[in-house]
Formats: sequence, C-alpha cells, structure tokens
Amino acid sequence: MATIKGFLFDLDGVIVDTAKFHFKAWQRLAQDLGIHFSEEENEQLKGVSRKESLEKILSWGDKSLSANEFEKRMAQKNEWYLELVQHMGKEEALPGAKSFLVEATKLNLSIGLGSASKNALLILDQLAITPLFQTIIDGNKVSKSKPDPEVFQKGADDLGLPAESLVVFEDSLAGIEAARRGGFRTVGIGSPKVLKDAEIVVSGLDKISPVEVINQLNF
Ligand code: B16
Ligand code: MG
Repeated sequence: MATIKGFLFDLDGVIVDTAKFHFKAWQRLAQDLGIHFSEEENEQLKGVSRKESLEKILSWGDKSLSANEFEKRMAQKNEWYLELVQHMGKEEALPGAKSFLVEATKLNLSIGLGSASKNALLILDQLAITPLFQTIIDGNKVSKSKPDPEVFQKGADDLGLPAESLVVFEDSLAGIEAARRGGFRTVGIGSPKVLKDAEIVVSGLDKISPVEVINQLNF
C-alpha cells in the first residue's frame, strides 16, 4: 500500500456548507418552471455540474427547454446562488475544516482542491483559506464531471503525486465514485448509509484528525 502523501478536498459539503445555497437556488428555479423536487433528489445534484444539475431537474419534471432558455436559466440560478453566497463570511466554513487543513499542512502533506464548482475560488477567498491549497482544480478547469475522475487526476498531476498516495474527501456519491474510479483513497463526509463505498465515513472534518485518517488507511 502506498504511503499517504496528500489530501484532495471537495469544496461544497466538505469545507463549506454551500450545498444548502445550491438547494435553495435550484428550488427557486424549479418552482418557476413548475417542477418540485425533494431533498432526497437533491442528493443527486451534489458534486454534479451546473449544466447536468439543470438537465436532471428538467428530467424529473419531464420538461425541456430551448438551448437559449437553458443558458438563461443556468445564469439565473447562479445569480440567485451568488446572492446567497455573497453574505457568507469566514465563520461559514464547516466545523473543523480550517484546523484540519492547517494540521495537514503542518504534517507536510500536499493539499489540493477538486471541486465541480465554477465559483470555487470566490468561495475559498471569502473564507480566507485560498493560500492553504497548492493546487485548485475547479469547474472551469475540467471537461468531464464527477463521477469521472478528471478533477482529482488533474489535482494529482499538479501535485506530482500518484492517485494511491492521495486521499479524497467527498460528501457526494458522484465524488466518491470519481475518486474510486481514479484509484484514490477515500473519506466520505456525511452519512455511512449514503456514502457506502467510502473507506472511512465521518459526519465532518471535526470528527477526525489528519493523523487519524492516515493511521486508519494504513492500518
Ligand atoms: P457551480 P463540489 C459542486 O461543488 C456542488 O456540489 C454542486 O451542487 C454544484 O452544482 C456544482 O458544484 C457546480 O457549482 O454552479 O458553482 O459551478 O461539491 O464539487 O465542490
Ligand atoms: Mg461536494
């Protein structure tokens, strides 16, 4: 088994709870379109790109849009999402996230971000944690969405490390699948009932330390 050399973090749902803002903005848009979707269905939107999220919502409502209308609706959702996000401050980081990152840095681990969000940089800046990352791969840098492993493979390439030496921290089903397909080690953030395929599952980064992650994966 390869020694753990670094960590790759998803953003929404792992470092910051922007998932609730995505949910609110998508629900507002869906209501406008006469579509209703549940919190359970929303699970399927986590880690998925903006375009694919709208495609899924339309399929749930059995609706279709012209290409032009589709673009307008995506822009509208992002506007509503950013309205919610702009009031977010440092205190909105999820419990334990910042200290986990700082602790990992002290252990000389390489640290990267692997997020589907095109707003990732803005959010990291708002939380004042951008300098903690040696590489930031976001939705602007990838052509394939999770569960494709591209976002994490690009992070591994930038860090110059093989997948098996990197741990991916993910809250979404699609993200855990992406990490597994790419040959990465996995820590699920959320419920073990949902994230069945992750090697370790904890409810948040406040529930485990970087040393414990390494020890449990190297047991
Ligand atoms: P944006 P992650 C993902 O971020 C979210 O989980 C997902 O709900 C969202 O649709 C996607 O980013 C795209 O976000 O509209 O900001 O580009 O979990 O991969 O960090
Ligand atoms: Mg996520």
